[in-house]
Amino acid sequence: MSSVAVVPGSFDPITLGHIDVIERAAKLFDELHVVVVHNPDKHALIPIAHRVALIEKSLEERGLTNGNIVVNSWSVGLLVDYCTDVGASAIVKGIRSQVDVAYETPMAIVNRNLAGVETIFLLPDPAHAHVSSSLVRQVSALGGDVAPYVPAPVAEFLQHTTD
Ligand code: COD
Repeated sequence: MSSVAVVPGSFDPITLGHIDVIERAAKLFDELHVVVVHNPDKHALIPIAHRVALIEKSLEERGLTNGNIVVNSWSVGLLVDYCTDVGASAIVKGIRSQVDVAYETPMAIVNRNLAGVETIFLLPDPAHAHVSSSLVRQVSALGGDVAPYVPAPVAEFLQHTTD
């Protein structure tokens, strides 16, 4: 039986921190779904379909598209419903700090209770541990250089949106 996992996120936009987690998770599972999920707690900058396209371009740029990674979006119900649909037994999340642990722990327990889906936490590469999508959005909005924090297609996209 093949192992399937889901890496969910707002990815608004995808950052090098996300890419690091995706790249390492893809080595642990036969199939990895990177899924853009609408987070009602956050005001989004980039439309979901465009976030999906930026993830695809960013993975392609890194030579990660010919393997076991599927990019998708999900906005019609529980994340575990998506997991059940694709036969995923695990959700993979990146943990940067105690704040992430506090935010993610209740969701992990509820997702296990709802559908028996386990959550696996990966520690970040220290080089990207300080990076977040909100930081990228802020630097970009104020005219700063986001190239150190995001894949090239995202830097290019943000450059055009702030021109
Ligand atoms: N290094 C490592 N990991 C990172 C980094 C970094 N630099 N930056 C972000 N991450 C991790 C985050 O900790 C998170 O695990 C993941 O990457 C995605 O981050 P974001 O910011 O893109 O996405 P979030 O935090 O807004 O997550 C939104 C979700 C919608 C995925 C989340 O809220 C969720 O799982 N919702 C489930 C909805 C549901 O079914 N609810 C009911 C049961 S709980």
